Amino acid sequence: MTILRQSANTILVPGKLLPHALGRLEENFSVIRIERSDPDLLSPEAAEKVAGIAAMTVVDARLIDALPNLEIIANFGVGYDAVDAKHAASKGIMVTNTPDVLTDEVADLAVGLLINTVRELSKAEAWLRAGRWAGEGPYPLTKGTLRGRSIGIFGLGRIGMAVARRLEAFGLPISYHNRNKVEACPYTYHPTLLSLAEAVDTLICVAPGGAATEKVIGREVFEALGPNGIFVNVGRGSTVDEEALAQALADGTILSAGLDVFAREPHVPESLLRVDNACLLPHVGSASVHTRQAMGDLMVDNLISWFNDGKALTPVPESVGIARRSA
Ligand code: NAP
Ligand code: 8YV
Repeated sequence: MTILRQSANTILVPGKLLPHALGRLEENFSVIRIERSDPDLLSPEAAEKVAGIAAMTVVDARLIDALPNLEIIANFGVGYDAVDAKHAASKGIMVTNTPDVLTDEVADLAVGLLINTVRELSKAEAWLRAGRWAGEGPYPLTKGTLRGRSIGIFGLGRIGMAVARRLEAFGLPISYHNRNKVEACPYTYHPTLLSLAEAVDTLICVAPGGAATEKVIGREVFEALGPNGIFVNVGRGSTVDEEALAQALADGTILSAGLDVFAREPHVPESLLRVDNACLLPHVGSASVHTRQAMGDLMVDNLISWFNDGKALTPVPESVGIARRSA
């Protein structure tokens, strides 16, 4: 445990954090760092001092309950499935995330990943680098094409909408599934994920993780996409039955997949590493210097606003209405 600077409010940083964000935290707060999200790493005196958490890792009920003066948890990322926001809300603790500032970056990545998956850019480059172009001839024609495809978006929120707008410009028809139909939206709504998968051949998941979406993308969905089917995931790996996906890729139930997210990151199942019709990325959707700094700034600005003005800038839905008691 390292205490980096003394000032009025104390922020706990469990695990790693972007240096830019850590620097801004240190300018504004007293910071306590622990190696991982484990309350046993804190002395009782330090636990007593903590008023806020800044994290890009798990914040569970055990950590929350170990901090008697905790007021706010600022999550680095728009997806906050690693934070027990319901438990925090039940104790009047604010949770914030980092929406909007990463939307375009992640949507760009989703489209890049889709094109890479369909047109095999990584494999074609590997062919060139291995000298096979000169030695054996042109890279084989790709089975996949974007031409004639129909796109289904699972999770038409901020990022899903940005992906849809990009793909609309590619001349592709767009459908989607959310729990709620989006008003004044030009895309075709499906009330279930399965009916969406039956209607399209290209499914892009931009849905959040958590209990409601746990493994909802499985064998039935892949069979519905069919042998020309493409599955792209930039949402959360927990939404997918990864063994069913590996099987669907291996036996030709679908054509190929592009994955930026996995259920147990940074671990990727052997079965997915084995198939060669999957394009696998190490969760890089928002990972540019520009966008990660903007996320870090919003995370820190939420803490500053909370402690200075008693208001969070971007509370998660579970936290809306929570006010600062001592403000
Ligand atoms: P958002 O605006 O909240 O959009 C989420 C969408 O998913 C909403 O349209 C919501 O509509 C739908 N949804 C939520 N729960 C659902 C359920 N159980 N069944 C069906 N639809 C559901 O969030 P966002 O800013 O677009 O971010 C979306 C997700 O992208 C994040 O939660 C995160 O997991 C992921 N993400 C990944 C990266 C990356 O690096 N790969 C980066 C940023 C974000 P309804 O409420 O109407 O259902
Ligand atoms: C980050 C993300 O990589 O915002 C999200 O939900 O998945 C990504 O932007 C992640 O939050 C960093 O931990």
